[in-house]
Amino acid sequence: MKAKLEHITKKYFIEVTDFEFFMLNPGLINSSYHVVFKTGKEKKNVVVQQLNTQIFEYPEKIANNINLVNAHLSKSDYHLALLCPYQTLKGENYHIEAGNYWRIFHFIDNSYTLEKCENTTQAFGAGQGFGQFLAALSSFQQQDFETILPDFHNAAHRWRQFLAAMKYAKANRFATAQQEIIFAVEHAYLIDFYKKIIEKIPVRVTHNDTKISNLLFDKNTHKPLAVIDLDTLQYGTILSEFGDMVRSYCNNVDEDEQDFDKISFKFDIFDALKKGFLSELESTLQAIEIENLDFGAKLTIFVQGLRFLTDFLNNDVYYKIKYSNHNLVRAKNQFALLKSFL
Ligand code: GN1
Ligand code: MG
Repeated sequence: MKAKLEHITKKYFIEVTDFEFFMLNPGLINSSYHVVFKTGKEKKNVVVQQLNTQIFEYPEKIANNINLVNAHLSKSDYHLALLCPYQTLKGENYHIEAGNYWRIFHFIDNSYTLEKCENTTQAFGAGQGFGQFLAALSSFQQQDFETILPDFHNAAHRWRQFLAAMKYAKANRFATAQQEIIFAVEHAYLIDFYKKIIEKIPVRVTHNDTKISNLLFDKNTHKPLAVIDLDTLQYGTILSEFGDMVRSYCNNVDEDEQDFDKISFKFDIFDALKKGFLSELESTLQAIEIENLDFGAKLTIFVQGLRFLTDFLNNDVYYKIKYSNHNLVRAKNQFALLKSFL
C-alpha cells in the first residue's frame, strides 16, 4: 500500500520524501489514508482517498459540487474550516490510476473523529456545526450544481429496492432475515407518511451523510472544526439531514454492535443535538421542517436499517463487510435503535 500511496502522492507534489501513511477511520464506501511526507524541505500532512466508482460513477460531478460549495462557504458567515481538495500537478481534480480515482485533500490538524457520541456537549456542538453548514448553504444558488446519487434519500425508492431484494433473495438469506423483514413490513407506515409530506418539504443543498464520523472535532476545545466527506453534497431535505445525525449520535453503541441488548436511544443527546442544530437554523427553516424533525429522525433510522437489510438480501453488493452476516447485524442494530426511540 505504501508504494501505491507514494506513487499517487507524487502525481500531486514534487520531490516527495520521508513518506509515511496511516489508515483513517474507514467509511463503508471509500478508503482514506492520512499521509505525511516532505516536499522539498516542507513537511506536509494530507488525506489521500480512493473513490469507489461503482457507487460514485461521476467523480467530476463531485469535484464540481465541492468546488462550488467551498467557494460559496468561503464568502459566507461560516466559521468552520473548509475541506479543500488539491489539484494534481497537471491541474486535475483527481488522478486516475488503473481505472481507480484518487483524490487528495488538506489534512486538518489537531482534529479527531468520533464513532459514537460521548456527551451532550459534543452533541450540541455537532448540531451547531451541521446547522451552520446548512444555514450558510441556504443562500447557495448554482445552476451547475449536480445530482450525484439520484434518489439517495428518497425513502419511497429505498422501499421499492427492499421489495425487489425480497423478491430475488436466495431462500437461505430470506429465511435468515425473516425477523427483520417482518419488522420492516410492520413499520412501512413510516414510508407512507413520508410519501404524504415529502412534496411539501423544501428542497435544500444538503450534505446527505451527516453521521457522527463526518465531523472533525478540535483536539483542544472539543468543538466542531470541519464538516468532512463532501461526496454526497446535492439537493436533499432536512428530514435525512437531521435524521442521520440523530441516527448516529443517539445510539448508545456504534452501528456495528452485535449485542443488541446494549442498544438504547439516548434522549439527552437527542435534545442537545436538536437544540444546537436549531440554534443555528431556527430562522432559516420553515415551520413544516421544524415540525417534522423528529419524524425525519425516525424515518432515517428506519431507512438505514432497510438499506442494510436490502444489501444483505442482495448478497452484500453495496457496503463493505467484514464477516458474512455483517449487513444483517447492522440492520438489526438500526431496528433495535428505532424500537427504543419510537
Ligand atoms: C455510507 O461510506 P460512508 O460511511 O461515508 C453511506 C451512507 C450511510 C453510511 C452508514 C454513499 O457512508 O449513506 O449512511 O454508509 N454512503 C453512501 O454508515 O451510500
Ligand atoms: Mg459518506
